[in-house]
Amino acid sequence: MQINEVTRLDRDDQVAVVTVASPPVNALSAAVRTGVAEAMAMAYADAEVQAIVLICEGRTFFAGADITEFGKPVVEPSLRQLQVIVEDAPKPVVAAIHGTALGGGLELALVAHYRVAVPSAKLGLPEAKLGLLPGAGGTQRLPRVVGVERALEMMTGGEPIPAADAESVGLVDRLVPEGALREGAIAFARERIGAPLEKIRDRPLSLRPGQVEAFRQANAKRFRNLAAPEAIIRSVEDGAAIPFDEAMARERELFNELLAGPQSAALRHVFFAERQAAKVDGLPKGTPTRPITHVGVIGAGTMGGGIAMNFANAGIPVMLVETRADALERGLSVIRRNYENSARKGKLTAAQIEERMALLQGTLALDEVAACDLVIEAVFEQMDVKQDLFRRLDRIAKPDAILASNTSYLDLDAIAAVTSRPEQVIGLHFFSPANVMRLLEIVRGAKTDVGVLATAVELAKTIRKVGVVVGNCYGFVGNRMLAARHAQAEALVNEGAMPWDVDRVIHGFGFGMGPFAMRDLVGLDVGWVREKSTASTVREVLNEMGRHGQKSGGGYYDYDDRRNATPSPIAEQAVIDFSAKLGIERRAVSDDEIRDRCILAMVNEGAKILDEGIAQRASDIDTVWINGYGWPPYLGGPMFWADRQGLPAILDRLRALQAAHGEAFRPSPLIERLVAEGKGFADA
Ligand code: T1G
Repeated sequence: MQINEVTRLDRDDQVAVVTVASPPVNALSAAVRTGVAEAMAMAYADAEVQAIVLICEGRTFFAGADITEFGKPVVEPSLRQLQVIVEDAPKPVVAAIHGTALGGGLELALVAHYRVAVPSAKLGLPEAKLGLLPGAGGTQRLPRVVGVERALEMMTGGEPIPAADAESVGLVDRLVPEGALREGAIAFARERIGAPLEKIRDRPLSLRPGQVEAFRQANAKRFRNLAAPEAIIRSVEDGAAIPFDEAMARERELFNELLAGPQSAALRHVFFAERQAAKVDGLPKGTPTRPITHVGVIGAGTMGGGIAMNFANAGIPVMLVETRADALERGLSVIRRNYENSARKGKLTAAQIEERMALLQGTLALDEVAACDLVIEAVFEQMDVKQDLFRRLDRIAKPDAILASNTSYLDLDAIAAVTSRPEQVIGLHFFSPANVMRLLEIVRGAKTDVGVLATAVELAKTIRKVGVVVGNCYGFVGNRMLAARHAQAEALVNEGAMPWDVDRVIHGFGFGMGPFAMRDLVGLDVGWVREKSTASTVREVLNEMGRHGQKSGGGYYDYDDRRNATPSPIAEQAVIDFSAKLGIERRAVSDDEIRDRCILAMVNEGAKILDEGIAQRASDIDTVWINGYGWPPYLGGPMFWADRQGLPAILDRLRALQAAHGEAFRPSPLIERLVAEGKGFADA
């Protein structure tokens, strides 16, 4: 019987089955909540019904509250009201879980009397990733099921656990065969007819003295600046000392504080921005894509090896091409070592390593990529080198193969122009380490065919990257803004700041690492051409001293054998000497000036990028900087952050910086237009 547009109620003998079908992820929208409440009421009233199964159709069990409803008036029944209906059922209720039971979805399953799941299911409370806490009793019920330690980790880290782990800790009562969830759940429900109706809320919750504080201290660095993990810890801590209903009220109070706070607004923006990025202007939904069944990667260095891993991880065979046997051997051994590191962390099994390594074939013959559907080059970042390679690939690759460049800065159209197939050339800009960083800048050339573009966007999802389509310009989106920031960082050091002052301010803003510490990590000599060195910045001076960063024991910082960094007196003297060489009289530079010049230079460059159409939307720029450069997600990205500051204030500050430091701070006309119209980047 159809209860409403998304809910059905059927009977299998004495077992009622409440089925929800609300694509795409069965989020607990008002329609879903209403349908389930009505179906439950009917099942309770039906004397022939002795047990009830709650199940979803489509790809997953309820994936949480409906995030699109946040900030709007609550339509009853609220999730908590629905939970009371289910928890007070006069008959056993079995939640049947597949896909990802997340957030409110898992919290609804926790008020059912039992939970069964298929092995491929995952269960989690990811609210912290949205700057929230599990606001439907998760902070009180989960610890009563899986224990305080595991519950705190699941809620503060937000990572789901596989059904088998859930079963081992009592979060799932039974695993049922894949593809037979409904039958398995009904059979399980039938067994439970007449069993006592135990509620999780009635289980005891006891904390060992200092247990929660120990968790808080052990994770202080990990949760630096984050509001949600601390609120979750507090909800568990406070809840253990008061009656359940008071604890639920405390949880709701903490939830509402987070919901109203800036971090949740930012993180919900990030969630939707990442998904919006896959919606490309001029790329109709359903544009035909090409199957990518074999990939060629040219270059087995750090980038090439990391790129190749992404495809092997997705089960796609890779032909990895090098020019020298020792380089190829080294590349493949680095890949294996990366996998072995993952296995040591329990993320991979030995069998999975072998499966992936078997997908990675190495060769010294470029011809071997002739059958590949996609060939990606990750060779030296120099135009003539790339053009020469593309001329050769154009002759070797099969006619419909896509040729992609991993270039970080160079003109993609100039690369495409040397081929006979510019419409099949695209940029796939991975970020180092390419097998880890989630961002993939998809660079659309002037002639790139929409089908090729659609294939790249789809491929990003296949290899679990956050794909952002960007236009072709020097540095595209991310590196162009990074260059603007770094120009200011260098200038600030020449004028009077020390590298560690800039790093301290940028780290204090929320980045994991400042620009100079990052340079030391990557290597000051990356991209440095000794012969052409003109010592135009302190970096060149340090390179000429043999100070190439962490790998040489020192760069801007000195490093001990555990790579702990201390500001280098040698670098300090090099900075002072370099200012003198430039004829600059060093001055005191405030933290505010450092922050404004570094961050606003990025925002202004982002506005220009948006105005030129290099990025489709401001949130794409946010997505690039969060997933490729470590912009703190809880600040939403550079454009979201600027909107939060208010563009009028940003414009005033840019004008003041322009007066003091010149043209680099001439406000983008877009910012002036938006301020005049009373709008923000989100409206651009
Ligand atoms: N609400 C509304 N829409 C959602 C949604 C949700 N919870 N989850 C996903 N969508 C949309 C998404 O925007 C996209 O839309 C489409 O579904 C496919 O998503 C009280 C307060 C479930 C693992 O945090 O992690 O419960 O772009 O592209 O890669 O304590 O979606 O197609 O228009 O991501 O297969 C807690 C969030 C909410 C889970 C599927 N739940 N979702 O991944 O598809 S807060 C979450 C996900 C809460 C309670 C609290 C993933 C997924 P469109 P997708 P996917």
